[in-house]
Amino acid sequence: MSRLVYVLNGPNLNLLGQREPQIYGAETLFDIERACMALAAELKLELRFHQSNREYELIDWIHEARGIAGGLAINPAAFTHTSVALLDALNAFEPPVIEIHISNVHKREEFRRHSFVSQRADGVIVGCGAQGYELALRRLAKLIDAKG
Ligand code: CA2
Repeated sequence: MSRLVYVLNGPNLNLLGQREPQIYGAETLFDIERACMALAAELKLELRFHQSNREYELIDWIHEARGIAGGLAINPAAFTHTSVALLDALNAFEPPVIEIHISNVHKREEFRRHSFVSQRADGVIVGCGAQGYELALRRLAKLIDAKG
């Protein structure tokens, strides 16, 4: 089982730490990437960490991960609630998928409660702040270890 893991981030997450810290915290996406890289080294995972504001780029990275990655963590941001295309791409990706949301989407507007991606995700981490990324990596490492 490949120990390569993709961590994908959707639209506007490049603004983390710059606005709305009461919802998304003070950490930047680069802080999160650094923390993920440090944890990945501990867990003996190899990471590819990406962010895009474009749906097709996220889809292309999911396609790229097919056949080479052992797992994928994704914060699809607003595409969570809108994108059948992302769901279709994830359905064509076999290894474990963990969906992450920094905020507790269930405590917010009604439209954030529905996720297309959750129909495919093997696990969903919601409302744990930036730590959600680390929890996702720990879960993926455990699932990869279990598959041997
Ligand atoms: O809680 C999450 O992680 C979300 O995926 C974040 C998305 C939102 O649309 C989802 O419902 C929940 C929004 C990301 C936008 O991030 C910003 C960060 C700072 C300033 C403005 C936007």
